[in-house]
Formats: sequence, structure tokens, C-alpha cells
Amino acid sequence: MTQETIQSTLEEIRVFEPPKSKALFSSLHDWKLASDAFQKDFEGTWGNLAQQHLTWQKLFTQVLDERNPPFYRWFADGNINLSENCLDRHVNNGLGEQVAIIWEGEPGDVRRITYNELLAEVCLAANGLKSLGIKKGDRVIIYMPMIPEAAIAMLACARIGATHSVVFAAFSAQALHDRIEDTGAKAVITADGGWRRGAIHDLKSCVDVALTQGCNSVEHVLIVKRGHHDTNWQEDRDVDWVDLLKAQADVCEPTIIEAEHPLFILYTSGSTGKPKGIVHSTAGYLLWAHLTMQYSFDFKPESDVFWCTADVGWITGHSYSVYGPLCNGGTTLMYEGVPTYPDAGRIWKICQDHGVTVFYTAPTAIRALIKAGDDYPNAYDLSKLRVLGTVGEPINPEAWMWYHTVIGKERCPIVDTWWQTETGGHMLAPMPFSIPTKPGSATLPLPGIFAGIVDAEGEDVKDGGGLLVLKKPWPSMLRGVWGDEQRFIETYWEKFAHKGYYFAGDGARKDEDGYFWIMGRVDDVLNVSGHRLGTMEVESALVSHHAVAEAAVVGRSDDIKGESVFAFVVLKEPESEGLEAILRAHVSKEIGPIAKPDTIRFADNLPKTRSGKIMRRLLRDIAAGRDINSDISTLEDQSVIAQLQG
Ligand code: 7RM
Repeated sequence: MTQETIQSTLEEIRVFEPPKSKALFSSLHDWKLASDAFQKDFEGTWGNLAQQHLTWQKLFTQVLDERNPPFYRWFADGNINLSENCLDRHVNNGLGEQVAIIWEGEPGDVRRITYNELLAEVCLAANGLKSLGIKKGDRVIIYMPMIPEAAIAMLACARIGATHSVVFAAFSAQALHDRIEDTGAKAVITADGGWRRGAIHDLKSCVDVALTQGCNSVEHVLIVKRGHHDTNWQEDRDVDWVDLLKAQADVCEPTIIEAEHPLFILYTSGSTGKPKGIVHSTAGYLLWAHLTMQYSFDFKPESDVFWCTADVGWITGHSYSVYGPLCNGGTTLMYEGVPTYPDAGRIWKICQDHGVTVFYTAPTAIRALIKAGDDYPNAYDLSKLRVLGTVGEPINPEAWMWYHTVIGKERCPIVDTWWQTETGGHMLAPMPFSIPTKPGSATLPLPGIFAGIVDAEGEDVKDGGGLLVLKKPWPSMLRGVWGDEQRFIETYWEKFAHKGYYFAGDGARKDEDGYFWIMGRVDDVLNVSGHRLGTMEVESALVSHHAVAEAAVVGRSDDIKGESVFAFVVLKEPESEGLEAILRAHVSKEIGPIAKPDTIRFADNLPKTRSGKIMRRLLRDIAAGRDINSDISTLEDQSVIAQLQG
């Protein structure tokens, strides 16, 4: 595609200075110093960080092996056990009584698990896995609700070198089946249910269905009894988690693990084909999960209570609910249920009750909470909050401002983190006490990350938009696509092979301060009469109107303009007469006539994936009046489809 014409006309001119604080990095100068170190000595700086921040079984002698790009290897001749870094070393440093996990179940039950307890549990589980014949290199599927055992299972796998693949609990039996087959997993760890919206969501029965055909690699299914309801127990296959652990010793020496050993596989959708199994390493991944906790959140393990609302079924849950906070020896909060259950105040009640200091969630959640009204957050004491993060999609300036004023009381820096399953950890983000923020911008690359915006030939774009690339390898980069080397090369590396750049699949632009503004996936950028328009920009414009709660914009092919703008809008109040024309005029005013939606369709909700991403392909089909080609089986509210179809 040609990039010159990507336009971004929705000017955001507000700038928010970082608050003064005793932070790990507390000025723009600190960011610059940290970043410059990588300019001067790339490998040396990474090597020092890896040596300082991680505990090695055997120290590496080489930092980066780039003999065979894009198959980069980091710290490859070192040995390191991730669970030792997340557990034993804190216990050995006298932090055994520090709370590692605060967990709240949806019904309100609470568990506080110390590092001593967590280490013991992980050892029991690791020994349990070993007793079932699971060894280093085997794959284990984890299909669990958000209960502490999910984290314990991940850490137990890491302790013995089994590669885990967490499958989000809301994925169907079919999706689970596909992932079991693709990984060739030897065991599945699941639960007989978890609480969601006041009822038990059964997982074990999905596993039973997934395993009815094929999946011959699976020898054991381990079941945590959370739901306490009858399941179709299969004696030769099913193992009760508690029974298994009861029979084990609570000491388990961490297995010797090579730095590049695959820690996990996590499936993620691309623009084509079935989801890809993204493979992550042990050492490089852990280093960046650890460091970004400090860079992006100013995480202070001794005093912070960190809550990332992401499920462990997503990369955000891996890096920032589990591995990042625990590697730092901090306290991470896990919540089992639906964030708006029993009402839209639940999140804020949890923040208040547990004294959450750093809170990390997605724009889609923020917008849902805005819609519920300010009375909910205002009813709770949020004064302990000090840093607020967001991830997953561009955050529209209106939602950013609400987060900043209503939740953060203009006191907490907003950290908009851009990254992907493939990057393992944050790539762009404002270090909260160093970098001035602008609503809607993920600001600048973190120290060590070399991001750029290029045209189709890979040349740097000075003005306007282009394709977001990462120009140098980084430790937590994906190591491959499980079982499909070709797809790994084609998807991420072929496009700019002559430059050696990683192609992220996102469009972005840089402003005069060098700030990055993500415009969404390149397949979501519209071309209207030769003008490229970010669907997000039109959405932001719509949402900036007081009547609009949420909007999704897609392109519809148009004989004259190439593409026309088609908007789906969720209102805050019942539709008033003439509103469609008013909104069109509003967008025209905010961006320009070129962005004016040709069609606006109102609905009670937008169709979203379980991870909260708007199902744009589905909307494009609806906009085009085509038959629906998307899998809508995971949609909670099927009736919105009819509304959207008009
Ligand atoms: C962490 C995660 C990755 C895609 C990515 C972007 C979009 C993520 C932001 C964002 C704008 C952000 N992993 N994305 N974060 N867009 N601003 N802060 O979401 O693999 O599931 O998705 O999400 O398009 O390519 S992911």
C-alpha cells in the first residue's frame, strides 16, 4: 500500500506533564539516558540488564546471536529457570511473607497467597506433573478460570520446563480442540467451572467435547474443583488436582532450563488462516516482562498492589497478571468474574477494598464503564491509585480524559501501552513520571526498543502515516509460529526483509514531537476518495459527541469514492430526531467532510471478541450487506446482529 496519504486530521493538542514523584525514572532526561545507553552499546546494555535483574543458573557469555535472522537468539548459552526467578529468589531474599497474589472470586471470597505459600504450591504442582510423566519439552494446555491455580499451573510448567499454552476459558470446545491438536499437548489442566455473572461456567465439559475426536496426545486431564458440580469423570484419564498435589513433596528443585527454551505458546488471530501459535522464549521474555513493570508502571514491589484486569488467556495476562509482577517480587491481584457483576461498581470496589495502586485495563472496558455513569466510581475510595494503564486498541481521547479525570482525579499518569502478543511486552508507552502524555498517543518507544514508521519500501516516513516497524530485535520478541516456520517469516519478516525490520501490521503516524499515534491495523485503514482515514479517528470524532457511547467505523466499497464511511453507533440515550444528520455534521466538523459517515446505524451494543476487540470483519460484512462470514458463536448478545443489519 502507499502510505503518503494516510491522514490524521483529528488534532489532539492537549499535553499533560508527568507528575513529580520519587519514581524509578522521574524526568524526560532519565528516559533519554536509558534510551541512549542502547544507542551506544546495544548488546552490552541488554547484557547488563539481564545480569542485574535476573537470577541465572548459568550466566550467558553471548547476548544476541543474529547469525540467522529472523531466528534471533538471546542469552542462548545461559541457563535460567523462570519459576526460580518468580518465587525462590524472593523467598531467599526474606520476602517469603510478602503477598504474591491477592485473589477475589466473583462471589466475594478472597485468598491472599504469600511467596512462601506460592512456592510450596508450585512445587507440589510441579511434582504432580512429573509424577504423571510430564517432562521438559512436553506441552501442557491450561484451560482455566481466573483462579490462583491458573498461575500456579503456569509456574509449575515453567519449573519443570513443560511448555504451556493457555487457552482462554471462553473459547469454544472446537477452538480448544484445535489448539490441543496443534501443540500435541500431553495434558490439559482445567477446572470443573468458574463463576461468571452469578453462575458457574463449566470448562471440564468443554474439555470432554474437545477430546472426543483426535487429540490422541492427551494422556491426562487435571481438574481443579472450583465449580463443585458433577462432571463426567473418566477414571483412566481424569485426575483431581487436590488429590494429586496431596501426594507430593513440597520441594521441587527447579529444572535446568536453557535461555531459549520455549516457555509458552499462545494463539493469536492474524488476517488470514487459523490462529497462529506464537512461541516465546524463557529468558528474553522474562527479562522484558520484568523490566517493563518498572519502565511503564514505575512498579514498586514493596508497596504497590498491581491489578491487570486481563485474563491469563491473553498475552496481557501472561506478562502483567502473572510473570511481570511476580518476577519483581510484587503483589498482583486476580479477579475471577465479570467486571460489571453484580454492578458497574465492582471494579472500583475491588480497587478500594484491596488498595490497588496501579491499575491496567482496556479502552473497551473504560468505555463500558463510562456508559454506566460516574456515580459508580464516585462511590468508592480510589485515592490509593497512582498509575493507570491501558492496552489493546487505540484509546479515544474522550475515554482517555474520563480515565484521567474521573478515575485518576487528574493525579495519575495515564500509560497507553502499545504492544502485541508477538512482542511479549510493551514496546511504546510513556514512562509515567518521565514522559508528557497526549490523550490517544502511546507516545514513545521504551528504552531498548527501536520503533519506526516506514512506507511500503521500508523507508522512514517523515510526515503523515505509515507502517509501524521494529527495527532491531528485542529480548521478548516471538521466536516463531509453532510448527510453521514459513508463516513466521511471511507474516512478520518478509515485507521488510531487505531492512531486517519486524512488521507489526499496524498503521501509525508520528507527530512533531516524535510521538506515535497508532491508527489501527493496516487492514482497518480506509481510503475515501484517495484520502486515507483511520477508522479510529472517525470513531473518536463520533464518541466526542455527547450522545455517543461507542462507535465502530468500517469501509464500504463505493463506486465513486473507492470507500465510504459506515458507522455503527451505540448511544447513551434514546435516539432523538435528526440525530443522524447531527452526528454526520459533527464528524465533518471534527475531521472534515471527507470523514463524514455515509451511513450511521444505531444499536444497543457492538459485537466484540472475547478479548474486547470490535469484530470489524463482521461489521464490514454487515455494512456491505453480505452474508456473515465471521464466527459469531462467541457473541454474548446475538440479537445485536439483527439491529446492526438495520
Ligand atoms: C497486547 C495486545 C495487538 C494489536 C496491535 C494493535 C492493537 C494493542 C494498543 C493497540 C493502539 C494500543 N496484544 N493494540 N495495544 N492499538 N494502542 N495501546 O493487545 O496481540 O491481542 O493485539 O492490538 O492493533 O497490533 S494483541
